[in-house]
Amino acid sequence: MSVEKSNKAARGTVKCENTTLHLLKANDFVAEAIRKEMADRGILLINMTSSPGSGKTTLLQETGKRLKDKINMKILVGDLETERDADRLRDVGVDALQIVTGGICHLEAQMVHQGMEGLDLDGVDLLIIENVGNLVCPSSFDLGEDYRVTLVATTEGDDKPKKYPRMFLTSDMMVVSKSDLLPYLPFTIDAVTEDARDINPSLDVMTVSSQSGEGIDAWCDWLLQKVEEKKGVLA
Ligand SMILES: Nc1nc2c(ncn2[C@@H]2O[C@H](COP(=O)(O)OP(=O)(O)OP(=O)(O)O)[C@@H](O)[C@H]2O)c(=O)[nH]1
Ligand SMILES: [Mg+2]
Repeated sequence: MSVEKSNKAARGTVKCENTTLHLLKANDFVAEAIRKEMADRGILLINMTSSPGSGKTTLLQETGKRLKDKINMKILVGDLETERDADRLRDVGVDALQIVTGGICHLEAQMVHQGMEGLDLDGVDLLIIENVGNLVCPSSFDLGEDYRVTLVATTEGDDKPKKYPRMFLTSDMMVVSKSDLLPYLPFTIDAVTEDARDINPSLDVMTVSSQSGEGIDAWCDWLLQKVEEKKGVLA
């Protein structure tokens, strides 16, 4: 591309779309490499997404406490700044590595690939990616995951699936979090489920509270079952 053309691209909109497509193609190439490596190693890869503050790290802390002695699990966690989430996960005894995106609002497959190089994946059963808190951008980036799990907290309102449809369209599971707050909020599980399944009829739905413990064992059982299924494919 000539300098003149790239100057035009910086001002225009059509060239921008092409650049985005190019970026996504490059992302998909790396995502496929991650998918293949995970398949070869028999590691279940989960990509957890949500708005900021929906309770991803807290749920992963509770998950770690329950599963760390049953399976070999590791976590990669993405944030724009700070190592706070990785510290919180290490505090409960889970090996976690922070990816600091430096302002980028989502994780890309290349970042995950780099993060994987910083973890010892020998003998790992489950690798969970906590994506950057954002209901929009992460929906466009395949990270090579087996399952995409999106949290919706009761504090966010039950209208989110229809307003941010791509995230729910590309997810396998919706986890309604902070269910302990349901008595105080105008949020209904039926409404959020109906809207989400209108977008994606095959979406699984779970309800959890990291505060009261509701649904956490069911969530952990789901993970263990998926880990077994992944190992079964390897055998
Ligand atoms: N009442 C209640 N509060 C919760 C629950 N889970 C998390 N919280 C609180 O919600 C806040 C955000 O929780 P985090 O786990 O940090 O949320 P997050 O999705 O990891 O946030 P980002 O990584 O910044 O996107 C914290 O103050 C938690 O204590 C829950 O089940 N019930
Ligand atoms: Mg977090």
